[in-house]
Parts: sequence; structure tokens; C-alpha cells
Amino acid sequence: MLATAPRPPLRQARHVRHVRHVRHVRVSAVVVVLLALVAAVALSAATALRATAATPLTVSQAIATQSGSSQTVRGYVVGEPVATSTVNRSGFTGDYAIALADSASQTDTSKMLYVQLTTQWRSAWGLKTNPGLMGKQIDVTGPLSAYFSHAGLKSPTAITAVGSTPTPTPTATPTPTPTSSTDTYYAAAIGKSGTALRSALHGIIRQQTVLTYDQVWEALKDTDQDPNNSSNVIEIYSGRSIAKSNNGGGVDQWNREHVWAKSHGDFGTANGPGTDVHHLRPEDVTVNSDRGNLDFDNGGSAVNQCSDCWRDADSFEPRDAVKGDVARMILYMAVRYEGGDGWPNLEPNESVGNGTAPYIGRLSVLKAWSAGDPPDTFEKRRNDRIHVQWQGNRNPFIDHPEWVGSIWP
Ligand SMILES: [Ca+2]
Ligand SMILES: [Ca+2]
Repeated sequence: MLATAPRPPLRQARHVRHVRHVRHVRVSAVVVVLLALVAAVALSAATALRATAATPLTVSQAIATQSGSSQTVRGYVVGEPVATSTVNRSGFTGDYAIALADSASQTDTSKMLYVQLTTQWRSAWGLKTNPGLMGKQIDVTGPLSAYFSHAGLKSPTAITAVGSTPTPTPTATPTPTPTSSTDTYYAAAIGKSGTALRSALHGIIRQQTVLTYDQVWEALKDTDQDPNNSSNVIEIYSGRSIAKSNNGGGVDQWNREHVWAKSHGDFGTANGPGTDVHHLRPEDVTVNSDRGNLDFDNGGSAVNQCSDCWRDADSFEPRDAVKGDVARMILYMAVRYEGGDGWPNLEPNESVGNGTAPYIGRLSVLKAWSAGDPPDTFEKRRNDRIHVQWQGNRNPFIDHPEWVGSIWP
């Protein structure tokens, strides 16, 4: 009986197991292939990253590659660029830029790459704060493009010392920014008043990058850009919008107006007060000439080509919309230039017709102008751009108009 027991069910069961086994093998093979593909992709990505990190450009390669593309450059810190052909190797004045070279002893600025230090990098990589960085080898990543009219790298995205553990990337600071975080910038001045406030502000704002007179053209094309037409700038007194490219000395072109007239203290256009963009503005060549070196006061006759501008023999009155701007620029100059650094001590006074003395009047009128025309979006953006992009310092009276009355009660 048992011998005749039917077998087919057993063969069927074996068949079923076989089929299941085959399916299992096929599924396993697919998983293995997929895993292999994932591993291959990950490996090639890692290899690519290693390749990028392992082969930074030399400084001379970076100088030859000013294409705007983001690259990592390895070089030695050799100084603080302060102008196109000037790099401080000691006596550092700010934390706004560093120069890199392929040799730690390099002194030829044409063999250096100028690296901009945007806000988040300054405390760790600026030479004023960290003079011991001189001669250190570092890697910097960022777009290779001109800075200070010189081969450069702007807005770095990473900076690391060679041979050290990478420091975490600080939170990127978008530009323009600082209006909401100026309390840090003014930390040494907050809570002070009168002469103590003035002295603290001087100590803060004298930390700046000094531009050349040529760089002022480029700076003004940024700081005074027409908000409604990025190809144009706004002329301060006339209020006209004019093509950025139409600058120069010809009739109806725009040129660089010194709101603190350069003859008042006779500082000219050498790097210093004569190139400080905080008081330089685009203006029509003829109107600029009509303002000349007049002090500021109310009254006079209408000025040609300048609606709502007035002048007489010893003073000039601009249109209402920029009266406060003019006042705050003059007061910035007064606190920025206190007789140090080889420059005259610029001061506002109650006179008009100051001529070549380092004074500009009339203070009581300027104070009234500041109160009557508070800072607007254009003026605040301008201050931010000068801070972030050009000079690294701010006009305190745009950020804190109330400080005018504290310093000049
Ligand atoms: Ca204004
Ligand atoms: Ca002064």
C-alpha cells in the first residue's frame, strides 16, 4: 500500500521550491547589480571631490585664470592689499583683504592674488586681528575675479589653513546686509554720548580700505546706481539719471563731486579724504563746477540745469531730497578725519566762505538739513555697499541720525 503511494505531490513540491529558488536568485542578482551601481556612483563622486580638493590652483595659475569661475587656490599670506599696487606687510590697518603668493617672501604685487574678506571671514583671517597669519599657507575657495583693479578672488566660500582640520563654513552673509547687525559694528560706541561717542566712532570708522581715485569711478557706479535702471547712476544735486558709461570731463557727462570740497583742507585726490566714497557722488560736470568749493547754506539764485538748487557768492543749497545726505556726508568727514594719518582735521563750523581752511559751514543749517531729510532707502543702500564692497566702513549718521545731536548739541 505504501509502495504505491503517489509521488507526484513531492515532485510538485520540489518544482515549486525550485521555481522559488530561481526567483530568489534573480531578485538577489538585481539587488547586487543595483548596489554595485550605487557604490560606483558614490565612489566616482568621492574621487571627483578628492580630485578637486587635492589639486588647488597655484597663485600664478589663479592670476592667469580671472574668469569668474570658483576655484580653490593655495598660497602664502604675504600682506594686506590697500590699493592696486600697495600691500602692507606690517602695521595692518584692517581685516578686509589679504594677499596670497606662491612664495612667503614675495613682495612683487603683480605676483599676488588679492583675496576679499567678506564679513564672516574677517575675525579669523584678517591681518589686523591676526597678524600671525603672515607667511602661513592657506587654501581659499571662491570666484576668481578682479579686486582693487588687480587679480583677485572675491566673496570666498571656504578658507582653511593647509594641513589643518577644515573649520566649519560660517553662515554665509548675503550682500548687502549690515543694517540689521550694525550694533556689532558700533559696539564700542553704543551707550556713549558727546565727545566719548565721537572718539569711539572715530576709532571705528577709521578702519577702512582706502581706494584710489580711479577706483572711485567703479565704486560710484555701484553705490549710486539708479534703482530703476541698473545701467545708470543718479546725479546727487540735479537728481538726473545718467548712463554709468557717460562719465568723464565733457559737457553733460558726470564726474566725481567732492561734497566736502577738496580745497577745504587741500587734500586733493590723493588716496585718502579725496578718494573717500562716503562723500563722493556723481554729478553733472557743469553743476559740479557751479557748486565749486562753496560752503552749504540756504538761499541764493537758481542754479542752471539743477532743479531746486540755489547759490550765491559764498554758499550752495541743494534740492530738498538730498539736504540730509549732504549734511551726513559732511559730519562723517568731520569724525573720520581728526588730524591723524597725515590728513587735516576736517571740521564743520558756522561760517560760509571758508575757502581753503579745513572747515565747511554752516553747521546749524546742516543739522537742520539732517533732521528734515532722514536717511532713505537709497542712502542706506549706499552706506551698505560702501561697507560691504568698497571701504569696509560706515557712515554712523546714516545708521544713527540721533548721534548728530549728541555730538553737536
Ligand atoms: Ca535724502
Ligand atoms: Ca575732524
